[in-house]
Amino acid sequence: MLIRPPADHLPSEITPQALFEKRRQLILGGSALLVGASGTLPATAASTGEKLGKTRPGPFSSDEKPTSFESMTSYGNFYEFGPDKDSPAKNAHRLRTRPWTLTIDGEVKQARTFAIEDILNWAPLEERTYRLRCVEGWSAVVPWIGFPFAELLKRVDITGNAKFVEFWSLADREQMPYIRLPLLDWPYVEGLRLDEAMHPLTLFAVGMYGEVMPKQNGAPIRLIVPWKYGFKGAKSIVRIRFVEKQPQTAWIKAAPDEYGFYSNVNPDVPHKRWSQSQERRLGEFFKRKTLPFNGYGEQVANLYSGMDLRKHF
Ligand SMILES: Nc1nc2c(c(=O)[nH]1)N[C@H]1C(S)=C(S)[C@@H](COP(=O)(O)O)O[C@H]1N2
Ligand SMILES: [Mo]
Repeated sequence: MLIRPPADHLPSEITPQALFEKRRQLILGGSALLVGASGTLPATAASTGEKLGKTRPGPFSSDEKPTSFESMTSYGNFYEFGPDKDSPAKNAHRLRTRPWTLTIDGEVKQARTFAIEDILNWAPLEERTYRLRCVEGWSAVVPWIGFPFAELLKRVDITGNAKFVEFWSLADREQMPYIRLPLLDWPYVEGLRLDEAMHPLTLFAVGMYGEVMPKQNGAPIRLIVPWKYGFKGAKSIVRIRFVEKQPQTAWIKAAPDEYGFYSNVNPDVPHKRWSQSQERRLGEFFKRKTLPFNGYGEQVANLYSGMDLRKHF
């Protein structure tokens, strides 16, 4: 059974008081879509039942025991589908993942749009078991399926001005009920520095646990950056924009004092509302220590040499 993290923290990464007020008003208003975070166990986990073609074991895989598929598909954040941990499992069935295209623009010699069917053939699909840590204090171990983000750079020519990459999630009012509310500044946009995006650990994920990506986990294509907090992994991506200046992300706009651009997992830099020194694995009872860069320091610490990670949190 899924053991939920205790209610010793607020149920949402979303901060500003006004938004909490808005949400409470909605709950008091009796909207059937909203369920309190302390409610019963979430909706049943949906196996997509769709297998991906052949996959091969990829590099950097952890040999830790994966979190159960049930936990990973019933507990999570996807605010386009609602503010509670079980909202994505309840509401993401409304997402249509075909047809789906991904547009690449900004600092590229020529903007391009790819169909998801073509993207799935870009590179052999790898299974990589990575640790995932949310800034809220829960963590998981997930066998993702995908290929390195860097494969994209074989298909587009970036200009010399490209220094950062933006990841834009779908924002469709019709499929995503909470796009109507200003929980975040939609569309959900995340960002990385170009060298972070190009790092061989950075994964475009199209599946997990041997299956096509469940909708609540960001179908049909999402990002995974395992040394950063979970929110760096934008779900259901429709646009990738190469830019010269450090992007404004949805989280920075929501609470600039709480969410820095880098968001590297760092047990020494507490978040305003949650300590970052420990974490609770979904399905486990005792907490464990959080490791710098989520345990991937050997691979990525050099990306930040000379930077003060208290300032650039
Ligand atoms: N588009 C979009 N992507 C998103 C989010 C979101 O709300 N919208 N939430 C982020 C957060 S806070 C986390 S912890 C991870 C959760 O991914 P999971 O549901 O696969 O565990 O997705 C990230 N990607
Ligand atoms: Mo998160």
